[in-house]
Amino acid sequence: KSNWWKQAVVYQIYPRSFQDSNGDGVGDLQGIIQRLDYLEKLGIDVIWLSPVYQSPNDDNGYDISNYYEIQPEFGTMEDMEQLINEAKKRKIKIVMDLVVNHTSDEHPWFIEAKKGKENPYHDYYVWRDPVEGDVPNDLTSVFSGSAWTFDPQLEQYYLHLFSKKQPDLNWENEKMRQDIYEMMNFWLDKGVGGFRMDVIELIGKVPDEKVTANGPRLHEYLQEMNKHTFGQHDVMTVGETNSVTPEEAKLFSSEDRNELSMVFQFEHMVLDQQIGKSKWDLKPLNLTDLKKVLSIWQSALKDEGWNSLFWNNHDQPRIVSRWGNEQEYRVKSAKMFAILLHLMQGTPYIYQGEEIGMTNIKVNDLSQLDDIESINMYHERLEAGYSKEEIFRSINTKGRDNARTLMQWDTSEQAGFTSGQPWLEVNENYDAINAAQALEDTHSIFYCYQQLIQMRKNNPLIVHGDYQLLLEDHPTIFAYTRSYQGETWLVVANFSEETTDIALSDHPTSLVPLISNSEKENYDLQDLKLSPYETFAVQLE
Ligand code: GLO
Repeated sequence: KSNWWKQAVVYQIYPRSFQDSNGDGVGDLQGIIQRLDYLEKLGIDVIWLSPVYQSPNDDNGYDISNYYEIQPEFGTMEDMEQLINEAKKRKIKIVMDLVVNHTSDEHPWFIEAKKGKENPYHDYYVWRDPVEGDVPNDLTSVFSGSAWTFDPQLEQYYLHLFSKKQPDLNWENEKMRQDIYEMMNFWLDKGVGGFRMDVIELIGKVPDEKVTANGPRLHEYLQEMNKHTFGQHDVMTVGETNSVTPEEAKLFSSEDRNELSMVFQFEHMVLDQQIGKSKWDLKPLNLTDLKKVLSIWQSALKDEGWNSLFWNNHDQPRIVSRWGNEQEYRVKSAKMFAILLHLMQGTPYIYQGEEIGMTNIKVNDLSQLDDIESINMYHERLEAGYSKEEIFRSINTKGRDNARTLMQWDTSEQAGFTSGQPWLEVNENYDAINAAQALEDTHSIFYCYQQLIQMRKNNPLIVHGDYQLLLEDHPTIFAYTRSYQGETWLVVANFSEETTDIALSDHPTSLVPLISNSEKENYDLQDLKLSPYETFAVQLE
């Protein structure tokens, strides 16, 4: 096998918000097909498609009621096949989102499961009898409240680590596992380029011991899945692993273990929440923490295992709003994030709109929310006595709708996303921030990403080089080197709004940048005066 995915750059599409082709206000597969030329121009190799299967949309497609059918709002199976083929013509692979920790409660398996304890599908899910007339234990749902919901007919509780319309599958049931593998083979036979596996670390759960992530049989299941499905194909697989350590990540992604190609982990994404609390309990980012965490992962998976590189996805707020500057330095800080991340080791992921520097939105009323996680939190915290102001501060900073606003294509109405009424409000800044504008401006964020993708293709150093953090304790400068076969690159970013002087050499130099976000033609490492967010890479030897 070629491990082509180590050289690849992935672009994530959230289909509801990407491009509507038929005016119903919801993005669709034909819309994606229309935009493939744009993605080819950007240079990406893979599209990770958030779920497009049939779903009642309690969690926007992450609650699947039929794995073999396309959600009618998105199109048909013919559209899906056309997308795979049209992408292939442009050397782009389609990676499907595999959501198999749970199904929708409207999936036929769950409907059968509820018919009786003797029903063969009953054991496809996780059921427990009441304990003293109450829930089996105090496990909670990621989307607030208890993880157990009572079924009055069966007089049993079922487990749902997410919403109550997302009952957890029972991976201990072998027949269920075989059905999932069969479904995966159906998609592999259609020619997909692999799978992104939603919350895959949860499938080995042992609810009675309150073990959810990294349960005892997790890796056994993944090896079995590999053997029965994608192990026979040259595809990429990426496991969403929310809480793994680097040591655990190796178990998922070391080649000799025959599990997944790579992990997608979040240790750098929790640095702006209060330790031990939830994502809604905010705290400012400390750059030295970020440097430390990213560097630990760079070193730990150097020779064994493989990691993903990302700032954004459909669950995260927009990075320029989060840790950069969405006003005066929007373009500059967006390029800083791009350069810093894309010159590290791992497979980079770009989330739709990141390449044009899209920003968060501001909401202040329940009616403006779509995301079930935010809505449930709103009710829970209001009841617990939080002020609305505080709740919306959390939602505006961290809420998932920030990532899900419509892709901003041009200055026409609804940003060129739809000719109809969109399912979610457009971000009002689309006049200034849109793809058409970015394509016209040779200094845009788009072309910075395009250049980074090309650099990765042309320089094995970016894929394989050793990583070394410099100026570990510096509060605002993020600097590192990459070295490979006698060549060394230096990457320096001023992660702040202050002009900063630093020296990285004891003699004068004049180095032409390999890439940068400023107009400077060369850099003197003995005497660097870095403007806000200024970032560059140079070759040292
Ligand atoms: C993050 C997922 C998220 C889904 C959840 C339930 O954890 O990507 O979007 O809501 O996993 O499927």
